[in-house]
Amino acid sequence: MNTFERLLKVRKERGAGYFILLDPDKNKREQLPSFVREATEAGVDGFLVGGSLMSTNDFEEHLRAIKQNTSVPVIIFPGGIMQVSSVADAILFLILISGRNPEHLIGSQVIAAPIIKRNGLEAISTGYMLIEAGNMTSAEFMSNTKPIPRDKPDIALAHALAAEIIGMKFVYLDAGSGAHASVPEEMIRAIAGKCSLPIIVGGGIRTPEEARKKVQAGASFIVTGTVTEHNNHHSFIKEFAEAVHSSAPVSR
Ligand code: 1GP
Repeated sequence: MNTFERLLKVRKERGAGYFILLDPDKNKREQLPSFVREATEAGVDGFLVGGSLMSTNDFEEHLRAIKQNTSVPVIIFPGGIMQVSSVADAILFLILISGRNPEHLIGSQVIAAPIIKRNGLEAISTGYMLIEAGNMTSAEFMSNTKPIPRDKPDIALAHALAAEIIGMKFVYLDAGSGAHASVPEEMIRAIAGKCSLPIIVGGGIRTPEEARKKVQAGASFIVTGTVTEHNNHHSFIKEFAEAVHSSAPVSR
């Protein structure tokens, strides 16, 4: 079973999945083994690894430290073409569909594709959308693109449908790391109602209750980064995982 199939299985069996984002620039490598073991035990369904910037030069060492301490998928969430490694189980092959910057629509993908192929790394094609966050996030600044306005679910839906028709496997609605406001439920609901792709939602989610609302609105995977960097206790992560796993609508 490849990583994408494992994720679909999580969605089927648990209703929705919970990912923790580990940014090598923000997480100390020495602390990773114990944190990753605890988070896995607490019910996390996968680790995303990456960041908008990468000042550290031991990306692969971070990946190894995570991989060696968990049984759940370790997936690269690349902030740039430097973040490709076969140590991971898979990479989200991101296409920044909410923007109109050709570099992030096709330029970086063309550079990364031969490296991914050569490494035999599983690539999961993902329509990535930045959603207005109430503040300028690193993702918005670094990508040099405009996010989708938070009060325009119809525009977000049109992008998601384009991703589905093109043949992508996920849509990722991201308010960006450290967003003041997370992706609105109304937008998630609009997409989940008409688009068949699993929806990943992240950016600015700070409480299990907030995660629960996103799942109830139709999110298939929830991502937290900032909040779990600061509250890395087993019980807090467990609360998040339980909120995500117990909130999917019965019909999904
Ligand atoms: C950002 O979705 C992730 O790409 C996580 O965001 O750090 O705000 O949790 P936070």
